[in-house]
Amino acid sequence: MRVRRVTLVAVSLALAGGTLAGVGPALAAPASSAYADIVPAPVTATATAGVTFTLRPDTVISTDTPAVGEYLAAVLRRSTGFALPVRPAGAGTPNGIALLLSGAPAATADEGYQLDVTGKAVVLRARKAAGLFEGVQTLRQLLPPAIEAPTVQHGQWTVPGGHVLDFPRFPYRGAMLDVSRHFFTVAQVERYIDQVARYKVNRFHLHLSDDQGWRIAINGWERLATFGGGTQVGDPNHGGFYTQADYRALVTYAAARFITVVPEIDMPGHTNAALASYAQLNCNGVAPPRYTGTDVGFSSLCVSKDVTYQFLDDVLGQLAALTPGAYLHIGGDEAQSTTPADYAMFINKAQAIVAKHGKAVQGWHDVVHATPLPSTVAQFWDTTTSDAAVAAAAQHGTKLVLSPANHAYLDMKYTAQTPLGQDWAGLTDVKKAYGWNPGAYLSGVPSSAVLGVEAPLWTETILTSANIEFMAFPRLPAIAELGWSPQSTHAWGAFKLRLAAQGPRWKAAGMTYYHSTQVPWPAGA
Ligand code: IFG
Repeated sequence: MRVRRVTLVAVSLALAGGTLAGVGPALAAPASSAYADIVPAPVTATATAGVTFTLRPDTVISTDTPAVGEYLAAVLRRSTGFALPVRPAGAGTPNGIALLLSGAPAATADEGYQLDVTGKAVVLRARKAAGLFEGVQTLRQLLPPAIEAPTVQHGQWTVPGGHVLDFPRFPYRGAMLDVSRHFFTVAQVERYIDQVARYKVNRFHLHLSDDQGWRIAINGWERLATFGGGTQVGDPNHGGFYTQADYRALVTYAAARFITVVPEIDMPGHTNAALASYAQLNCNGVAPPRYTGTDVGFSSLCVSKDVTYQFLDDVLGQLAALTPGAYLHIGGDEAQSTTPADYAMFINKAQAIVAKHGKAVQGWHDVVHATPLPSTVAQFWDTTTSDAAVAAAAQHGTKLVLSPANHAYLDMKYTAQTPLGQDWAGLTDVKKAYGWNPGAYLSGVPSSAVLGVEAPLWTETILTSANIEFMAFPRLPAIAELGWSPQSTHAWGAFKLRLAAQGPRWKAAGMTYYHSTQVPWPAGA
């Protein structure tokens, strides 16, 4: 019996006038466990005791944002079998489900929302469509877990009455998938995008190139994908790549979930796939063989050759044209085969090329050893909580995204027994993934310099969607909560109960996840 249930019983008795010696004065209306279980934790969420909205076969979704209405309808139709027509928002009192871009308080800003559930209506209000979308993710969690099933289920589709006012702490809440070490199809990437969207993630970082594989077709440099994309870790004969149409499809799929894709072309290191594809990119004019191992730091573009910058201009120019988001990620990590002076000169030139194509730069925090442009975002990935160069850059205006490898790297093993993943940054079970405050993490870096958080999944040991899900769930929701929820809600004792309530939803959705012994999963979840 979870402690909270006992509390609820006590409070209900008190409210019903029952006398429970020592209970003391009647407490606030009990938060239905559903409102207490929302992940990420909302700014405010209160249940209205005794009020329930029930989805029925004739329920209508009315909205002034058809795209979000149709998204919600698709989710609900799949498991309820109801028609759930989406209609323009009429005047007067909404009933059924209403998604409205009116009446939301200013605090909801760009991604927040207000949700009110009565016996007659579920009303979601926001100032932006993104807010309605994030509110829909909360609404899903107020319905029974079976709502997540991919096929029609029979049951009572009830939403407990209540009120939520919610908005994010940080603007950048990311997930990264390394599609270079192992290639994942468009469908596999879309599946993961769909899953992270449930936790209000709004950035999807695609690690498109590395030593082991180049994954995006570039016109005029066809061998990058056709040859450089032909291998992956442990497999000299198979790989894969996205055509530019494939990449556009991924960007569109993410955008429909209010997620911005951040594409990464790692440079000057982590470039063996490119170097193997074009001999002229190598300082000695000789192409190395393709690489299917898991070492890092042995490759470098030839920073002294003009052709290198023509290559960058073509690659980054085409990627910029395909990417609606404001940022291109240029990597910059582990350039152990590039001298510090060459590295700084190269990164500064790469930044200028990105800017020429109208985009801003995101890079691993190593880029602070060059001269970051004011708009350049540094993504911190080390295992320390102090880095003088990063703190200095932050104090000079560089904004940070935090991905500390010893908390946020989803390829770290949970325990020594975890069959997948690595352990160079330590073992990371859920409590450790959750146990840090992005707003006060790096010494000398104020919360105002932090744009948010990101959970990278490197795929040296990850081959399938089930592998992705095993490593991402339950830790991705932990990182997503750190990015969205107020620091005041941060408490492992409460979070682990909220996480436990997600288990039946992942099971209903047919997802794989790790049953960490740190979380009191319900029986059968
Ligand atoms: N570090 C490398 C990654 C990957 C990772 C695996 C960064 C920025 C170790 N660089 O993390 O390419 O190999 O945990």
